[in-house]
Amino acid sequence: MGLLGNFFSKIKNVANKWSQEVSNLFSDSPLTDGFWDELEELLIAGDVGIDTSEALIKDLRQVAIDKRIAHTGELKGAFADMLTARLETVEGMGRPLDTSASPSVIMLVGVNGSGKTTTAGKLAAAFLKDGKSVILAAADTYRAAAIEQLKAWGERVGVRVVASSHGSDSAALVFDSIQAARASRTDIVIVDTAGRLHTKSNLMDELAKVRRIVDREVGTPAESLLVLDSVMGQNGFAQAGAFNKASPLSGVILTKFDNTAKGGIAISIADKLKLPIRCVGLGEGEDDLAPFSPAEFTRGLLGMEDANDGAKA
Ligand SMILES: Nc1nc2c(ncn2[C@@H]2O[C@H](COP(=O)(O)OP(=O)(O)O)[C@@H](O)[C@H]2O)c(=O)[nH]1
Ligand SMILES: [Mg+2]
Repeated sequence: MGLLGNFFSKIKNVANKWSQEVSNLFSDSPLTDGFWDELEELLIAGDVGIDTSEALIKDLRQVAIDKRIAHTGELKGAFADMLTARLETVEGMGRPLDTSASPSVIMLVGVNGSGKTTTAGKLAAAFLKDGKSVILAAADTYRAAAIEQLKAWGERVGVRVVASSHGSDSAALVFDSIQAARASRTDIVIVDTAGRLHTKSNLMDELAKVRRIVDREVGTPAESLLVLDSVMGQNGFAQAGAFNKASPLSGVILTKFDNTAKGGIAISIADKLKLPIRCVGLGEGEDDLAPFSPAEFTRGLLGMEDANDGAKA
């Protein structure tokens, strides 16, 4: 997904209030006790999580002491390095999506409204730009509107949508989509699954059935991605375990990052879910999806203009 444009320029273009506040805090003012209180408040409010916030602050205070730092601006670089290191502790964080198999089956799972269908469309557009061929599989057969929504994305970006009638079996639809990809030598099948509450066990069973079909047909899906709405913050985490059980996850796509005041969610995904973030949704348009990069993310978060800004404190 090299052509998606870099995360840094995209995050700068979205009005992420939290990022701005964090960045402002590190503007060059005298380092006082008030700074540490404000930072802690901001991190917790931004869904970084209490334990992680405390750990970060403890480490940063040590840097301030060791280096006799008197201005907050001098801490920015060190803070960025810490955040990046924390994100990078999760294996696969920021790794590009695996499209090496043919066909590569990419499953999108998550609760209703998290952004699966939109992400399916955006991914299709991105893969097309990378010269790959794509089939969109309309496996959300529960709602007629969901099938129509995916078809609209297919038309918009110019990819084939394999769909069946409303109410039909989604595992069979996925099977058909994989066969269609084989027959047409299509590189990638993106499976848009039905949104489901992780607490509804019959629906989770159905997802497990879709997964079994994929496993049977292609060995294992290239990717099984949990689509998480950043606006939900850590409230969205409860669902991850159940989805992971029905279809073991290879990562997270963090959507609606343009709409959230909880920018720290990326850090708590790393700390709590221990799942790599692979892409971030930054709007409703087809180009509003960026590959996740820990270093670019923290630079964007802290409003650092380039790699040298806030040079290592
Ligand atoms: N601002 C913004 N809106 C998004 C993003 N991703 C999805 N949406 C919107 O969220 C709503 C639900 O998305 P949809 O793809 O239908 O969710 P699904 O139920 O998981 O398939 C739609 O109005 C989308 O346009 C994003 O990254 N940013
Ligand atoms: Mg949908």
